[in-house]
Amino acid sequence: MTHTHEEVGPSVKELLKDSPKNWGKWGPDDEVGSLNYLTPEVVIAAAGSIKSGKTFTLQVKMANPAGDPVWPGRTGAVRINVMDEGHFIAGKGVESAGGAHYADDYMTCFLQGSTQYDALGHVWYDGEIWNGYDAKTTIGGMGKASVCAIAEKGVVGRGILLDIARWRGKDVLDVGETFTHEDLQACAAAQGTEIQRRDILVIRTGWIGKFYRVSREEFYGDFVEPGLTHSDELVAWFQQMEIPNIVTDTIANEVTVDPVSGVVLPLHNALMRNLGITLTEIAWLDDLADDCAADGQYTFLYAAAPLKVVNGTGSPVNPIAIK
Ligand code: UVW
Repeated sequence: MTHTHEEVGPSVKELLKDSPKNWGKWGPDDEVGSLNYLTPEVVIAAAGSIKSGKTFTLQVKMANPAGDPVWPGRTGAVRINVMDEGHFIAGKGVESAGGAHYADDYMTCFLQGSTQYDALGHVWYDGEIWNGYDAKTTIGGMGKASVCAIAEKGVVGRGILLDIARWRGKDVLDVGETFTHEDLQACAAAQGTEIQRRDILVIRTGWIGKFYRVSREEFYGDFVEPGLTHSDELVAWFQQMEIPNIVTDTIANEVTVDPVSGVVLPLHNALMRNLGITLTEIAWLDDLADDCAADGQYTFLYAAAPLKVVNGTGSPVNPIAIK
């Protein structure tokens, strides 16, 4: 991933010099940060959100011939068959007693190349990652705060859909369109819901749905994703609300360039590096959103487990919302 450094305006270190941190809050060895808020009591309470038993899977299709939405510079997953009936027709299949045939394949992918959890150590500044670990621990693989820790814990809690696009009367937010924590609360109120402490925020902009409707030139041509935008108040709200996880249908969870400071993706640092809030990106939310609009139920049990990729910077995931 390469980011251009904006020469005019503050560095991310300057922008976040007074931003709060949760470092040390869960001990010197912590690697899952705000997921610690998802205690057994929180999980039991979240189960109370299940009313109808309807389930929604939130991963986009992967290795999709229609394309995989990825951050510019990354590529979608590539899946290759290495065994199928063609091999048996050609006499190259591995025959076994009883005559059963089989298909095999393998796949290469960016670990951030589908719906995914970022490891807490995925993005940093000033030589330190989440919890104050030395950034050198990332060399050759994430020795600290890798996605494996998140995978071993798993993520289960009360999810709340915040359908910002529908609330603003749009199919999809505009290029670079921003919203704040106050908008999240207003959207929740308009939906007849309220964001509670320790909720998993599932935020819909319509952006990933757009990927499948327009040309690649249009989607990537003026690439400034819509999303949350940085302010000290927003960061304080996320900390006070003990938000464990943000899930969005955008590639990077926040407006690509902070329109005030010019800093690229400051919330990756303010929320993930400093507060330990996990980020889940490229989620497929359109089906869930249609159902929430139809039945008026915007809260659900959210469950997700990324893959246990040792030292990984992230991992594909297929979260499930159970209403
Ligand atoms: C970037 O690093 C740009 O985004 P992500 O968090 O999706 O990996």
